[in-house]
Amino acid sequence: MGQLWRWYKKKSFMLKITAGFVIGIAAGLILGPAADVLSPFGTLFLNLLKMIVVPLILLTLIVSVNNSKPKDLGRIGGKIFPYYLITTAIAVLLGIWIAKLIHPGAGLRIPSTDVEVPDAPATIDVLLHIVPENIFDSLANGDILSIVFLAIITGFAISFMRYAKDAKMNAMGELLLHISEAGSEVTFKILNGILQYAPIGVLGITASSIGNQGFQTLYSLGKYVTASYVGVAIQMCLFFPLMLFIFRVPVLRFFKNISEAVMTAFLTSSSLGTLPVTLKAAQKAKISDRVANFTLPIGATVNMNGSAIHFGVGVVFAADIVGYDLSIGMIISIILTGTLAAVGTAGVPGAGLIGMSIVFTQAGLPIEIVGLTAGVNVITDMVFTTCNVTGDLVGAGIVDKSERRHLEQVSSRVMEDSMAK
Ligand code: DAS
Repeated sequence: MGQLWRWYKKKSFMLKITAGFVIGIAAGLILGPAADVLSPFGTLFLNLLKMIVVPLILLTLIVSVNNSKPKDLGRIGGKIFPYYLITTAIAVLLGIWIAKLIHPGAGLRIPSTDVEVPDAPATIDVLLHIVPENIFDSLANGDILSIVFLAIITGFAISFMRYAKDAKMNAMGELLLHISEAGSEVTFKILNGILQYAPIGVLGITASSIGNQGFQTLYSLGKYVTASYVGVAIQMCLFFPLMLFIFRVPVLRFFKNISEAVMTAFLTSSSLGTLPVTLKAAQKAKISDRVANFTLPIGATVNMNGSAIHFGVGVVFAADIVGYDLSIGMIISIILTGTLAAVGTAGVPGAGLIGMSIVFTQAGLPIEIVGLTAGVNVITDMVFTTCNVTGDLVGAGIVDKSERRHLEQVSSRVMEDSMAK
């Protein structure tokens, strides 16, 4: 048994989850509706995901806020963070728009998702609801936006304690950060265990869905993958070149210089795994070390344009399945949550499934559907990661261009002053 477990652990996440999906399809086609007998394996996987989402978001965001020292949030941070948030929000909207054109989930019914989706909140309520009335209620109910708000303000409070003049305040701030880091480490260890079980969960969900829906499931998943690829193609071939053009960065030369990083991201499905190649690509693209070494490691962790598209497409896919029409208020809520979930998505294979669970929890959509999309995650994650890494490099290229222009202006002002004397 021990040898089998060691053999299983050595296999890649992508290979295992694909095997779970393929075996699930076979089981569903062979067993038909009787494949429901396997659905508890899927329910267990989803319950494990629901269990870990709240502590994961809370602790990783508190630690992330403390990763950037207040002084680092200077001019470069003041440029790159708004770029990350704006492009990620646009990516969520792009995913929603593309999926609304294709409607990948239309016609698919998944028995266990016949749930009452809560009425869509009014836009102003969505924004007001971000501030929790009772933090314990928010934690217990999985109010993701409120939990994110709580995590960010707690993180900033700890950061200011760590940099306060008072030694006792410093010590307490460092203690609270270490506790948060330890807690975050524990949640990632538990998450790794859950992802080891994921292939079995995916098998159960896929078998049950195929058994009840037959080829409709595969057809819907095919449309879901198409919507994902079209969304990423628009972001990569239209949006990023437009951003580079606006900031007068030579587009074709830039993409040629970063092509190695783009390919590595596609083949590894891991932004963090690609980071060494991303940094090398930045050098080739003549991005200054000062900008590249600050922005790219952070970008590989918090800037996930591709994952944001994933969340937008996934929400419409799920809304179609449960017959739920997304209102403007719900779309705004999803853009907010999707942007923050993308920030909280780790740059490793399959991490987007956790972010999708977060968005579904906030939107009140059945998390079972995350398990269904997990089966095709191996082919969608490749393009999501490619888009993530390309977005990191485009952001660094734009900020570097802006920094060079700033330094030119400063030096010409100094020249003029010295000539005037
Ligand atoms: N694989 C993740 C990354 O490395 C993206 C995702 O899972 O959505 O960026």
